[in-house]
Amino acid sequence: MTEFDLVIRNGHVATSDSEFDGDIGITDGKIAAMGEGLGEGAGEIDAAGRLVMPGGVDSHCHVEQISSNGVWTADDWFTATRSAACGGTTTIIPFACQHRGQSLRDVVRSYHDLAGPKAVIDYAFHLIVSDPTAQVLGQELPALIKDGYTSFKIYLTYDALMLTDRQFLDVLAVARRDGAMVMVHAENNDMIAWMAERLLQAGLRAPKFHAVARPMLVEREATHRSIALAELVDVPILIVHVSGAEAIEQIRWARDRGLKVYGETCPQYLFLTEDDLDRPGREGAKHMCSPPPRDAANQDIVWKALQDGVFEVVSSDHAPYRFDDPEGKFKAGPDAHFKQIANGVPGLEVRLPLLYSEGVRKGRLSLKQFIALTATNAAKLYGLYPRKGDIAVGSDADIAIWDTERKVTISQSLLHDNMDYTPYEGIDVTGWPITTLSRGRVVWRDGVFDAKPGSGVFYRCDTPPALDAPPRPVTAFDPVEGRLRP
Ligand code: DUC
Ligand code: ZN
Ligand code: ZN
Repeated sequence: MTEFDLVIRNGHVATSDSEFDGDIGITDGKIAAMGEGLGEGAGEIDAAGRLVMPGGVDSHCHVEQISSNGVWTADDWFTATRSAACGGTTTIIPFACQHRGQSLRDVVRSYHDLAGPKAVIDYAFHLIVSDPTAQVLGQELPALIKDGYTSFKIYLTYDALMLTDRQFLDVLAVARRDGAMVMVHAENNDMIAWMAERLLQAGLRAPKFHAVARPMLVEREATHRSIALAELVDVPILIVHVSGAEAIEQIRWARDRGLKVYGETCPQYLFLTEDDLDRPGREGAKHMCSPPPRDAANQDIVWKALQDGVFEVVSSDHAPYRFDDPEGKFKAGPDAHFKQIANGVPGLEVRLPLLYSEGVRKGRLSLKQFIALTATNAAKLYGLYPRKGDIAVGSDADIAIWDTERKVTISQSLLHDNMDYTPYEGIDVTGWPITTLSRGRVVWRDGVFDAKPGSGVFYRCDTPPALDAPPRPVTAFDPVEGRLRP
C-alpha cells in the first residue's frame, strides 16, 4: 500500500520562505506532505542533485488575443501553455480583451471557449476594459468580479483601447468598491502620437523610431498620472511592464508616500536594449514592444529595483507575432512603418531560465527573491495564493525541477511556442527546468512534453489582498461612497 500518488525524492526544495533537502508527497494533485524520508509513492521521481521550486506564475501574457491593429497572437492556448510548461511555468494569467462595443461578459465567454479545450496548465483571466459603459461599470464588472475575475488592465495609449482619465477614475472606483486590482499600461498617448506623426513626416519609418517616439518621459508622465488618479480614489494599482529609471522613480516616490502602488517588469527590460531595434533590415521589428527596451544604464536600474523590492513581479508579457509570416509582425505589408508593425515580443518559456541564470546564478537575486518575483507574489497579488505560487502542504502540486548546472544557448529551435523567432536568440544561460508538474501530473520531463489539450483548468481569483489595506483618504468627500467622510 503506497502512501502517496507521487513522491519527489531527495531534492533540494525551495519554497517561498524556506529551503530543505528532502521529499514532497503528492496526492490528488495537491501537496500532501513535505519532509525527509516520506513513505512510498505509486510513482517516484528521483530529484537528487536537483533544485525543486514552485512552478512559475506568469501573470502577464497575451494568448489568442487580437491586437488593436487586427493581428492575432501566433500562439493559441495549446502552444502557449505547452511553451510555458516546458519553461517551468504552471499557471498563466492572460487577458480577456474587450474591444469597444463588446459586452465584457461575451468577451469572457469567448475566451473560455478558446482556452478550455486547449490549455495544458491552469489559468485565470485578467480583463482588459476598453469600453467602460454604464452597463459595464454598473453590472458587468461587479458581477464578473464576484465570479473570480478580480483584476483588469487599462491602457493609457492606443486609440482603440485607451481610456480617458475620467474613464480610468470610473474603473478605479469600481475596483475599490467591488475589490479588484487595476493594472495600468502607462504611456502618454498624445505625446506618442505627436512624436510619431513628426517622425513619419520626416520619413523616419524604421523599427528603431518606435523607441524614439516613446521616450522614457512618456512612461514617467503616465505612471505619475496613474498614481495620482489612484490616490484620489484611494485604491491600489499595479504598473505593468516598467522599462526603466523614470517610471521606477515614480513608483518609489508613491511607495514612500505610503501608497499601494505595485510594479511589474519583464525580461525585455533586463536583456534587450533600444540598440536591438536598430538591427539591420527589418530585424529590429523582432524586438519591438511597448514600452520599448531602453539603454544599458536603465537595464542596471531595473535590476537594482528588482533587488530593492520595487517590483513585485517579473512577467513575460508574451505577445507573440511571427516575423516571417503575412499574419504576423508585418501584416500591414513588408514596408510597414514602425506604427504599423505589430507590437510585442514572446517570452513565456524563457522568462524563468533568463532570470534564474542572470539573477540567481550571478548573485543579483537570492533564490527567495526569484521565487517571490516569478511565482508567489503574482499568486498573492491576483488572489490565487495559496492554491498557486508556492510549495506548501495543501497547495496544488505545481512544481518545477531544475538542473541548475545545465548550460543552454537560447534558440528558437529549442522552444515550444508557435513563433518563428525569439528575441533572446544566442543568449547563454545556466540552469533550466527539466521536469514540470501541473497539479501532480508530469507534463514536461527530460525534453519530452506530454499533456492532453484541455487538461489545464480555469481558476477563479479571490479578492486581491491588497484591497484590504486601511483607507488613506485624500479628500473630505468620498467619491466612491458618494458622501462626506465622517
Ligand atoms: N502592451 C502589452 O501589455 N503587451 C503588448 C503590447 C502592449 O502595448
Ligand atoms: Zn501593455
Ligand atoms: Zn502585455
